[in-house]
Formats: sequence, structure tokens, C-alpha cells
Amino acid sequence: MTFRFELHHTGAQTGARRGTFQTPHGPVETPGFMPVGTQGTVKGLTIDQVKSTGAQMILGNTYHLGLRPGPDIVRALGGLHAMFAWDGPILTDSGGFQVFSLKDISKISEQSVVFRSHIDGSIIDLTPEYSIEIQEALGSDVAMVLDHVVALPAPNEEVQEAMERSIRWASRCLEHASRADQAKFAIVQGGLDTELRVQCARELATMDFEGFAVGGLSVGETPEEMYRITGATTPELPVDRPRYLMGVGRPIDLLESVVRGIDLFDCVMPTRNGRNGFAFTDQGAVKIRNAVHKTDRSPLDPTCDCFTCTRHSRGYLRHLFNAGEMLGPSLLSLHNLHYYQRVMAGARAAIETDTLTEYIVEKKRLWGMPQ
Ligand code: PRF
Ligand code: ZN
Repeated sequence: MTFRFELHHTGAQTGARRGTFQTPHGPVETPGFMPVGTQGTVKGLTIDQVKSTGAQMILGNTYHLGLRPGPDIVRALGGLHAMFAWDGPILTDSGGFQVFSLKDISKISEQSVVFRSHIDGSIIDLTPEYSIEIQEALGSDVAMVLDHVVALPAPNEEVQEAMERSIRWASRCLEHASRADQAKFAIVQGGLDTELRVQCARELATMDFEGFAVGGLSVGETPEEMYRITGATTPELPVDRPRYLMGVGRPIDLLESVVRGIDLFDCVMPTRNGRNGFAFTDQGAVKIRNAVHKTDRSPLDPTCDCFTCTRHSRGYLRHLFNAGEMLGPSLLSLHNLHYYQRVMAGARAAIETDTLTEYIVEKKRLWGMPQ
């Protein structure tokens, strides 16, 4: 099978799993974190820099790349891997989440979601089938099904209706798929209702997907609610398929979700926060613009071996941000992505030795979080 998922170890104390997801473009060690390359670039970084962080799989967006440059141009340029100059695995999101965040200008029916392009104003009729066609043209290793995400809070009937539609759309995506070298992942919806989540997961689990995602979270609910829903959903999913928590989150959210049986993550947080001068470190959060760093010759994180931390001082980084130099956001994005990869590598090692609980206690202490 092209997309074998090997489970090496399942936590004795927790639901954590240590695995390897095999794709046509190589393996992804899990639990793993995917940097976000929405528009065909992980913002501010060259692909060699992205690789240097230890990332094994990157995420692209059907919504953005399907509108610009468009599937035909991506195909003419040799596909997403050639465009990115990335020969590792790529996962593409289906466009659902991006379109629904434009909810004032989109119209949803059983057939499709119709919306206006934010680029040229043209009308796009995005069906589950069309989302798959675009993702097949992009040539990603993993395509996500088109799902219906509701903004929370929402009335229960609305959440249920969107969840049921997401199941029908997932089935249509699977029916329409024609590339055996592209895995299809289903997405569990159902808001903050445990019963709806369980029902959705059970129905999707009967279909022949190579992986399963938990969607509709990290949309304004508390971390505890997110952990509760994740913890109720994963036991309903097939043990031998990777589980992906979409768009999550802070380092602590990743670890708490690994405990609940999640294998894959993506989030803009390391790059977006990096661009805003905010760094994740083993000394806790660092706001690099802060005046305390003015004459500080020490590295951003003395325990980090990334380019930023081995070559530059906090004082220099602060100067770059204050001067509005583009290198500043770049260097902090690089460090943050490296930091996320280190946290996940630490989690993988801890799962293998059944010490994940101790690892999280230690990380929370370093991050200054209550136990
Ligand atoms: N669905 C899709 N993409 C997503 C999400 C979702 O629910 C989320 C939710 N955090 C992020 N990205 N298709
Ligand atoms: Zn660093």
C-alpha cells in the first residue's frame, strides 16, 4: 500500500502513538508538525530553511492555490512539489475552512459552496468533486475532503446539519477520487457536541480513507473544550490510520492532543507569531521588541541549535524588528518552526520510553504554566 501507516509504539500511560506515515514522497515521523505554506511558500523562508527545521511534510491550500495561480498553471509548472522545490510529502487542505471564514460572501447548499474570489471577484462553485479535481491537479500526497465548518457558537441543529453534510461530502470526494498516488483524509465535524462528534467519527470510519482529521476546533473555544472533543473523537477512529488535528495550535495544545491520540498537526502560529516578533523558547515566550533585550548579546534560546540562535543575539534581533528589516520576521519564523519540530521530536522520543507525561510536566515548568 502506497500510504502505509506503521505504529511503532502506543503509550502505556496515555493514548499517544509513535508512528511513521509512508507517502510516495517519503516518510513522516509521527507525532509530527507541518509548517503552513498557504500560497506555495512558508512565509519568509526558503525551502532549504524550512528543511533545516526538521519539517518532513508541508501544507498547501486548495483555496489559495486554486484561485492563484490556478490548477492549470500549477500543473504547467510541474505540480506543487516542483513549484515549492520540495521533494517531500505535501498535504493540501480542501478549501472548505477558508471559504467558510468568508461566510458573508459565500452561499452553501447540498450541492456546493458558491463564493466570490477575493482576487478577481469571479464566482466559484466549489463542489466536493471540484475540490478533489483541484487537489489532484496540484499533485499533493494527501488531499482533504471538502467539509462544512460552522462558526461557533451555533444552534445545535445547524451544527448537526453541517456535520451530516460533511459526511455526505466526504463520501462524494472519495467516489470522485482518481489518483491512487494521493491519499484522501476525511474530516470529523460536530462542533462541541460529543455525541455528534462520535456519530460523525463512526460513520467516516466505515469509509475507506487513508487518514482522518479532526476539524472545527481551535475556533474560539477554550483549550479544555478542545481537549475534551479531541479525547472523545480519537477512540472512534481506526487505530491503523493517522489522525490529524487541523489548525492547532500552541506547543502545549500539540502535547495535550498527542496524549489524546493525535498524530499530525499544522498551524500558522510559529510563522505568524514569528513575523510579529514573538518567539517560543524553552525559557517561555519572548517578545523580541521588548526593551530588556536592547543590549542582550545572548541567543534567543540558548538550548536551540537553529541558525537564528547559533548566529545572532537577542539584541540584534530586536534591532531588526525595530528597524523594520525583513530579516527579523524571517529569523524568528525559522527559530519558531525549529522549536515546534524540537517539541515534537521530544514527544516522539518520550512516547518510545513511556515518559510523555514527565516530558509534558517538564515543558510546562519551562513555559511557566501551572501544572
Ligand atoms: N476544516 C478544514 N480545514 C481546517 C479546519 C477545518 O475544520 C480547521 C479548524 N481548526 C483548520 N483548517 N477543511
Ligand atoms: Zn533557535
